[in-house]
Amino acid sequence: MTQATLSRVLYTSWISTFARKVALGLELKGLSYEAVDALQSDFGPELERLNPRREVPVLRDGELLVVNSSDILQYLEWRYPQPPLYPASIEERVAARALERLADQRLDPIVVDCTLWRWTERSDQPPPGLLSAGQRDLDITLTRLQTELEQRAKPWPFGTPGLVECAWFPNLIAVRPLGLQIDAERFPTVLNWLAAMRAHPVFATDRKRTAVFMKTLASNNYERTRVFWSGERLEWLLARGFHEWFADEIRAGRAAFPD
Ligand SMILES: N[C@@H](CCC(=O)N[C@@H](CS)C(=O)NCC(=O)O)C(=O)O
Repeated sequence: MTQATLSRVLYTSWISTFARKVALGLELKGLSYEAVDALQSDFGPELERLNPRREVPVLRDGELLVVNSSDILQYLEWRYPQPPLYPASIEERVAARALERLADQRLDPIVVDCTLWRWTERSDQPPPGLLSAGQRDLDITLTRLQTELEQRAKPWPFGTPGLVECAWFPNLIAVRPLGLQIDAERFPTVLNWLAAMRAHPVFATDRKRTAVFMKTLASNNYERTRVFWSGERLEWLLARGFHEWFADEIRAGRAAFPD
């Protein structure tokens, strides 16, 4: 990634599931963009100017800045309606948004909170009970997803890959490599959907790009001792009773927050 010269710029990081969600949307729409790695430590002040929460993704499209993955995908749909990311009917749009939220607010927190030992620099172990709580809630989430998928077309529940696939793919593809399980007997429909996404060129490119990026993580200029906590990632952790562990993290200076 380089300094931005194109008029459409995605401030991103290939480790960020929310930024990948937006990159997938841009690529499904066939929109070219320049990718700037905005989680490099020395980009911090500039990222804060673009988004006071210091989060990626941020999209600059000409003069317009849009932050937050859902807002960015909605913006892209308004500005560049074809090919659509959203289903045609209002009822299906409501269903697609609900599934997007399930990925953003439940799948993402479970995967991120349970796996940070894999991508941050630390030598301790997860607190007792964290991984089993994560697996239990993941199974509940996958049950909800599978029920929705079974009521719809296969392999693409809303006809063509769009909003829902953008939201689910980056985390769902990481579940097994990061040590959580997707039980093949309980969740065959979920796994068939995931296989269809893996085989699609846009999603295959995303997966490879992140795999390459992860190999360079240790040599990148990333903050890897303090974890950035926000939104539902925090909510899930506290709701499952890991507040004492989290207080220790704050006391040890290992937690950072949005302003
Ligand atoms: N609600 C936001 C969440 C974005 C978010 O959590 N971004 C994370 C990466 S996935 C981030 O930029 N964290 C800052 C950091 O890690 O320094 C969205 O949907 O865009």
